[in-house]
Amino acid sequence: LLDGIGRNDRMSLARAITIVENDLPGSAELLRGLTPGHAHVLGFTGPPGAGKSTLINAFLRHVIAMDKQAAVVAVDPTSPFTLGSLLGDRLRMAEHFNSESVFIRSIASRGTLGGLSGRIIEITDVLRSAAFDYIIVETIGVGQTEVEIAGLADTTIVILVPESGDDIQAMKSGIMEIADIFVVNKSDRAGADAFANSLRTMAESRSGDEWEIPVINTVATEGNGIGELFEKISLHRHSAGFTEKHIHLLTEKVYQLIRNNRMKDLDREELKKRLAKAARHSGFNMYAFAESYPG
Ligand SMILES: Nc1nc2c(ncn2[C@@H]2O[C@H](COP(=O)(O)OP(=O)(O)O)[C@@H](O)[C@H]2O)c(=O)[nH]1
Ligand SMILES: [Mg+2]
Repeated sequence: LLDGIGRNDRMSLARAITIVENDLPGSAELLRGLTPGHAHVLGFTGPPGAGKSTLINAFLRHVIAMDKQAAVVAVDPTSPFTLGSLLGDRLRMAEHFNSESVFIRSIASRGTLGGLSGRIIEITDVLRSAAFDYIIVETIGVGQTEVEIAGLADTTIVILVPESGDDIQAMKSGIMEIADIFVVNKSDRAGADAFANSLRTMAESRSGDEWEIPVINTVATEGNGIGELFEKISLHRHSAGFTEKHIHLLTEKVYQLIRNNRMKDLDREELKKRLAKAARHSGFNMYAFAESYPG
């Protein structure tokens, strides 16, 4: 399977992702065997309906024209029980669905906090081991998700629309910390330039950073502004390195991994048996029991 992943073999990729997404047998071994390649990981985040999928679609057209290869992971932003939005994303990107140079995968959000799939890091790591030039992760931006996506991606693109002014106030600090590039999509609508300017002012006030956050106006449905976006994305890759936000996400993730490893030997049935005995005694104290377990 690892061989197949390295060759961008579609079947191998699809299987490997299913294995790590569902934590099937072999998942841990697979993850341990991964060797990251040179892909540029792009996070596309922003409110629902901002045009993320449409923008990615337009971006993919560029990727294909340049003879590059890309993988897309779309996290279903809505409830894990509705197939509708999943299909919606697939249909929107259908133009590239059968292209040799594009691999698209939709995953359910599983209702994890912030809407990001608990396994998105693992899935992205599988794709990193393949031979893609770009790995694009589409997520809906809500609180926690933004921090996660920022740690995951080499370049985080925050997509907003001219009407996003109020949202900005609400998520101001978070969004400022994670954005490497701002896109004002739907710039065919009124107020786009004014909004872009106020974003620019906010971006400039972010201090202590070498990278000046660009604000790009796009009309994703027409493909306008995509060339500039492509350019800034490449520029960002060469100017930025491994940052504080990457360390932050890595710490969270490895903390989880260590905890899971330590809990591996804890047998629930055995615990139940012992509890059944201990709890009958008068004066049973749950906290003392837990602290001295297995004792
Ligand atoms: N007017 C206009 N509509 C757009 C533009 N980009 C996307 N849309 C439309 O906005 C809707 C939501 O787009 P979608 O890509 O699904 O947004 P997502 O939820 O952020 O992925 C669709 O009906 C798109 O056709 C744009 O630049 N201008
Ligand atoms: Mg979408």
